Amino acid sequence: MAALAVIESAILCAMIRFAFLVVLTLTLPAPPRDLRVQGQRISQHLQALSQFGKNPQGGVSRVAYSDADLAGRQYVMGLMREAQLEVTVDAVGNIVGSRAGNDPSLKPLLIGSHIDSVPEGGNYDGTTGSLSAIEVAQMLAERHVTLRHPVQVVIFQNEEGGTVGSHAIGGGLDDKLLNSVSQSGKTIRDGTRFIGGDLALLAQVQRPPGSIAGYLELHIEQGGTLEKSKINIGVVEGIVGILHSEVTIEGFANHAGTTPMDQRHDAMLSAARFVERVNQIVTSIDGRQVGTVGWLKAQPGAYNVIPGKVTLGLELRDLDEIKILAMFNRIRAEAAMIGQLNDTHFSFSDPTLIHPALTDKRFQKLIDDTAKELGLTTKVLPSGAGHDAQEIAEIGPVGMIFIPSIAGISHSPKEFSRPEDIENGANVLLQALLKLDELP
Ligand code: HGY
Ligand code: MN
Ligand code: MN
Repeated sequence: MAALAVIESAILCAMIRFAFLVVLTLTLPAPPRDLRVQGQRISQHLQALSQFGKNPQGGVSRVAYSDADLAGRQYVMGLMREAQLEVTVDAVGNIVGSRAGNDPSLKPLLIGSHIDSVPEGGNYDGTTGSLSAIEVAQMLAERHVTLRHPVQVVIFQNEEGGTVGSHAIGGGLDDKLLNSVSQSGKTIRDGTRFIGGDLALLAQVQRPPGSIAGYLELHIEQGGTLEKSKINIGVVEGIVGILHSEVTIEGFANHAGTTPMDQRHDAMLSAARFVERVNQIVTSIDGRQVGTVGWLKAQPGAYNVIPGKVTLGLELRDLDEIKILAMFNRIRAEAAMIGQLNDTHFSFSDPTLIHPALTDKRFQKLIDDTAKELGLTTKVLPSGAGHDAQEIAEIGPVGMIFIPSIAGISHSPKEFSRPEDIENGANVLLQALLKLDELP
């Protein structure tokens, strides 16, 4: 009997000791290098967020300033509060989740992305980086890790409509942009109000250069390079500049049946020749530049009326701003010649230009080292897509982490990234943030 009592008390002591260790592990700050995200929780949140603006064919239409965008914003703000972030909405409508650091003299480290989508877009563009940033904050809170730097998780408004929210922080918004009409049909001005912005205080949103310690963004590649080369992590070296101009072609509307072919001022014919010429000019130059006519509207738009007017959207992108402007000037010159040939007239709106941005070399190395320490393969590559990071680069050093897009598809319901790749990217984001926190 006595031996049994001894065994029982030894087991009881072992159980108490085990319980104490468990409590201790969960309450003491975790050794940061061991910290990892919960990939499954990110996937669950992606799935939940994908319900806001869900399309029957898959993917989402959660365009900025839509009801779906508003609902998605409420959802992510709830997750940010659960992650023990102090959630505010700035005057332009960016959602900012803040957590104080141990050293209030240090400037904030920012992580984040966007949750608005293009019409009929996918479930991973922007949301992967946004929800991973929230997961990083959640994990730091759960494991009682406080950084030296203040941390801000930022969900920028209307990234797809021209990186509006991040542009407001990096460079301010002008009336021309505020009065422009967004995909939702609202002007950016009205849309900003709709999501809770306060236009009277817009000036407060802009942050001066040097006001942040750095910004890290995780994003899907939206191209096929990583998947094709079976690389886990992309270290982004730079983000392309993007020029937009609305082109108007004036012809003369007339009867499609009675107007001889040699007496027409056919705006649609000029437009067709213009689109072809844009493609020829852009592909005739060495490099990775791209040029697109993404939308076109013919008026009056009837079978039996020769289009008297066509408006279309021209977009040019490259890492080199000089090259973008040179292509734009050449396209305008050749459009005038098309007009002469067809008896139509071309005019171009003043172009909007989002500047290209190089990422910070130190951040590139830090991301590369972090990924390799996690046993992941890496590749340095440019971003052919625009991102909030290029706007935030106006006020501080930025770094971008890419994960593979399956078949390189994006801005489509078929956009997909694997859960394990998302988890890898989020762990690189977490560990890179911890490394950045060790810098002054
Ligand atoms: O258009 C872009 O490159 C980005 O997805 N907004
Ligand atoms: Mn994006
Ligand atoms: Mn996008």
